[in-house]
Amino acid sequence: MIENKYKEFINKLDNELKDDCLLLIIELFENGATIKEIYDNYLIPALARYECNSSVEEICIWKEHARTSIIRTILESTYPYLIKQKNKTINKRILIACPQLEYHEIGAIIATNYFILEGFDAKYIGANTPSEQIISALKILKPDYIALSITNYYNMVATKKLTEKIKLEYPNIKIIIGGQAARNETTLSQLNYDYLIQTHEDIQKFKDGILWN
Ligand code: B12
Repeated sequence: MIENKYKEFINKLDNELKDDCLLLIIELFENGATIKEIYDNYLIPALARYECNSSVEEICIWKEHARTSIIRTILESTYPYLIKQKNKTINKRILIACPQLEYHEIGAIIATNYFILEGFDAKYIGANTPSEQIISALKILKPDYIALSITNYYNMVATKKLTEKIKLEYPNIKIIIGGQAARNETTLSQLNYDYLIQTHEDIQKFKDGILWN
């Protein structure tokens, strides 16, 4: 059943039918779907499993951009369902950012929404965020955690410098790392961080750890 609905969704997405994609997802929410079901079964695989069928590179590029834009619209338009479904607030603030030159941000937005769903005071501060801006946000918003989303491993060098600066200037703020580049242990070993978190289940375990301490 889910597999058929997913195929229907992907078919609409492949044809850039934005309104139809959004209406399909809204219908699922109205029929009782949870944020986790929609994100894990529709939105995440729609991008993570995306393969361009065209051999013409320029077609692939605009198709990927259009697809990302539709997923983004769905994430923003369905935010009220997240507000309705979110768990009791826990008194922990977390900032989520994509470091300098990291433009992949859908994973970071989804992670932010999962932290919100679990009751964190989570704020997403943007893609391609210069290190000085991240440091400024730490100074002003005084979070308990800073979470960095890294997709492209070329951005590890800048992220390494940033994590070292945070450890030096704000030793009490714990650093969380997530994103595709963090799946590579060699790349990850270069960073100074406290937690590696990727999935909704990881976030739930992380929250349990905080509540039990
Ligand atoms: C969409 C996309 C883009 C879009 C991004 C738009 C946007 N606003 O985000 C655009 C067009 C900008 C883009 C550009 C590029 N891209 Co691109 N892109 C993708 C694509 C198709 C999907 C990425 C995505 O959104 N996935 C869905 C999300 C939900 O998954 P996710 O990011 O893995 O996040 C999950 C977890 O990792 C986790 N997570 C992520 N962050 C965090 C943070 C925290 C704190 C936590 C808890 C969890 C968490 O949560 C998510 C849910 O589980 C992938 C293909 C793929 N297989 O992933 C390529 C891909 C990532 N891109 C790639 C490349 C090479 C590029 C470019 C260099 C292409 C180019 N030549 O210009 C540029 C680089 C731009 C830059 N400087 O950052 C490569 C990366 C390879 C590598 N080196 O690592 C990929 C893998 C494609 C490929 N197979 O080659 N891209």
